[in-house]
Amino acid sequence: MQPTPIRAAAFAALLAAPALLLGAAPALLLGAAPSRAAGSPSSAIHVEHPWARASGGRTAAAYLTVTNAGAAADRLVAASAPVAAKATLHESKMVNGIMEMRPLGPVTLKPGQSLTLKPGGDHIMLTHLKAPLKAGQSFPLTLTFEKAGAITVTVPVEKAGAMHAPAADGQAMPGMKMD
Ligand SMILES: [Cu+2]
Repeated sequence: MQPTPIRAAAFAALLAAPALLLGAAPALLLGAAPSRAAGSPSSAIHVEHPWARASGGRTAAAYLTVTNAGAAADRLVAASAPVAAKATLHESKMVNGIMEMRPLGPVTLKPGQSLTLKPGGDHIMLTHLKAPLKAGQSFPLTLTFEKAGAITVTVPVEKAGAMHAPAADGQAMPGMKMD
C-alpha cells in the first residue's frame, strides 16, 4: 500500500524536526552529505566514513566502514598510510579485564558483508607516525583488496577523545550520541 501524501508529509516533518534541534549537523540526519565512498564507481568495495583520532604519540588508530557490494567475496589484505611507517588491521579483545590489541590478519568480506572499524573494536593501527596526528588535518589511507585492488580514502583527524566520525561525514544512527 502506498502511503498517503498526508502521511508522507508527516514523516518528512518527523525527519526534519531533529535536524532543527541539531542545527550543527543537519546533513547527518537528512543524509545530504556527499558520501566519501572511494574507489571507482564499478568497484564492489566501498570504503566509507573514514576518520582517525588525534594522537600525541607515535601511534594512532583509524576507523572506517568497508562494505562488499559485489557478488564475490573479497579480502582486505593490506593497509598503508604515508603518515605512518606501518598500518596494521587490529582487533581489540578483553582479556582478563584488560583491553588487548592484536593483528587481525587478512579479513574476508562475503558479498553484502560489511566491516565497521570503531573505537574499542577493530581498527587500523598506525605505528611509527612521522609526526603526531593533529585534529583538523587529514591524510590518505590506502586499503588493498585481493580483487578490488588498492582503494585510497582521505581520513580526517578528530580530537583525541572522539568516539565517532565527524558529523558531516556520518550516517543517521539511532541512539548515536551527539556530544
Ligand atoms: Cu591497535
